[in-house]
Amino acid sequence: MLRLKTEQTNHVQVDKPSARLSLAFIIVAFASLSVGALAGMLQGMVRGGVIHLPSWINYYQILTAHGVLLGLVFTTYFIVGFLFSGMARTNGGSLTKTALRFGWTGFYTMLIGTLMAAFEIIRNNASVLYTFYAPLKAEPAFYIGSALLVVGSWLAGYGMIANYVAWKKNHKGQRSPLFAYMAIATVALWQVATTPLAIEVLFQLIPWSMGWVPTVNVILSRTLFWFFGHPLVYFWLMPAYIGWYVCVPRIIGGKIFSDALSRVAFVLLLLFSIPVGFHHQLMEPGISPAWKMIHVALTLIVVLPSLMTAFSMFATFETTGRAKGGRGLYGWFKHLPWTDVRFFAPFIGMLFFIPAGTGGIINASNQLNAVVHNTIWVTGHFHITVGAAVALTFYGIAYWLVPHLTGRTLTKKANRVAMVQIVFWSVGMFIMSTAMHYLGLQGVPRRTDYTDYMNNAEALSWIPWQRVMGFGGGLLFVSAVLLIGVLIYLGKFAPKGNEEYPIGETDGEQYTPAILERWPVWLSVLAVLIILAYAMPIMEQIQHAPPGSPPLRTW
Ligand code: HAS
Repeated sequence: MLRLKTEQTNHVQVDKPSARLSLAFIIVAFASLSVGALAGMLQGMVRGGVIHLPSWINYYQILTAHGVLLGLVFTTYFIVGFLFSGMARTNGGSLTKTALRFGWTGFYTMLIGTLMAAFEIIRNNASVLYTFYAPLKAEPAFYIGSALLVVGSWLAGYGMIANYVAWKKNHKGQRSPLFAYMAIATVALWQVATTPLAIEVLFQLIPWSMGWVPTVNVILSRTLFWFFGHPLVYFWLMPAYIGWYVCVPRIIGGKIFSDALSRVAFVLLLLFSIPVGFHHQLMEPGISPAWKMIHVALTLIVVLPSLMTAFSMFATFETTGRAKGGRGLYGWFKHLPWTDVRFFAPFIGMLFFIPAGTGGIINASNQLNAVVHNTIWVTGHFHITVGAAVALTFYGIAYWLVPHLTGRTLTKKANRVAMVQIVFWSVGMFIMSTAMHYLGLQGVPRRTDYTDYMNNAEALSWIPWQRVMGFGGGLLFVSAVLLIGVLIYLGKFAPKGNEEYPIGETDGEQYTPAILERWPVWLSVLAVLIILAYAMPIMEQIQHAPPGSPPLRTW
């Protein structure tokens, strides 16, 4: 009976209007990825001393383009597209009219914002990197564009909430589909996290860049930025976790380990990923050590849901492998579908996340942070978190999502090329990030153009490793070209058919406490945690504001 139910629900197709909306977001996501990957390769080559940029383009300009296009644009568009598709898929195949309306308004708002910001980057008027840290100052259009990008993503989020509310109305007393639940947790996190960013941009950066106020309170602007900046990384991670918890079990022919555990993990991510921003500011003056310690303690708590995820994934893999005949301690391992890119890509992402998460815990401890902060170690850390664990999972998803949305199929040949793409990405990322971690421990700064520091012997000894980094970056670019090629094939030329949208199910009926879905409770706890972690230090930063800084243009 249960099996029959699984197969029936897995034949649900996302309908045309919903598919069009998701595809619009996904197309912009991968268009940004192609330009961002090119910028990444160029800066890797420059940093390795292999090439020199022509005089009309500057290193910090392509570094900004790379960070903004990959870290902010690719991720946000992909996530919104993926979440909309899953909301539709678990709602019988369609989004409500309200969700579609909000979705399209959000899409165009985001697009206008993205184009405005990109225009200023191209004009070299906004080489302020993806963190746009004051007192570096961009042209106002860059900040206005960024604000529109965020507002557009809010509108899209409201569309998802509208869809969820409609589902709840039609299914009174029922537990919502796991995908929808997780999507709503992600949207809630994004809404709360981006509010202080909007405050920073609207009330600090735009008036300052317009010249309406002469100076900016730098420490306050950075605190507001990291209020957003840390949950941003979980905004990237949570959709990847949706892929792991909800889609991967179905792909490997197994079951979701525990519905309740999966929801608890998402509640914990929502609660604890926000009040931790000071772990990015451990080396900054102007914040008392006591507040930093509280944020570090909360940071160590937010590791928990990731450990729960690791446990849950292991459990799913082992029980599935054993159900397929795997014997002994490790026999189950070879029964996993290693040649299916829909599984292989996220699995390699999971492997990357083991050292990546360990590196995160290293970063979070005050003394070790003093060693690695502002070195290229941190760049290594975020390339194996977002650039590997998250990106590989997104690629694995795109390989079934794009043909599903376009009514085509993932052919064996495309699957083979996609496997090669994943191998290139993994090897390139492994080489590049290992070199970055190693160089970081030697004290090599992040975000620096090629320099030998006037023939300094120590700096000269870094250059061979910087070449290794550049080589890894080259492999990543080749991989990105393959990725785009396969996605174009899957979207336009692959044979017509019904590619499955994999949604896993639990093994039989499982008890899930109703409180997990009482959002007002969790949002209230979140508000208390935020007040506890941020109210006092922010007040201190306003009341005892250091002298403000005039704008700087260092490029
Ligand atoms: Fe981080 C800096 C601490 C996770 C991204 N991080 C960054 C920056 C980015 C970033 C972009 O405390 C740079 C920002 C900038 O430009 O300045 N990070 C952490 C901690 C975690 C963490 C404690 N980071 C992430 C994730 C990211 C990300 C996730 C993106 C997606 N990070 C820091 C700190 C800094 C920082 C400091 C500031 C450094 C500085 O000084 O500037 C944790 O949440 C990590 C927990 C994760 C784990 C791993 C669990 C493993 C799993 C895989 C299981 C594998 C399986 C495979 C199942 C504990 C879930 C099965 C295997 C078989 C063999 C069968």
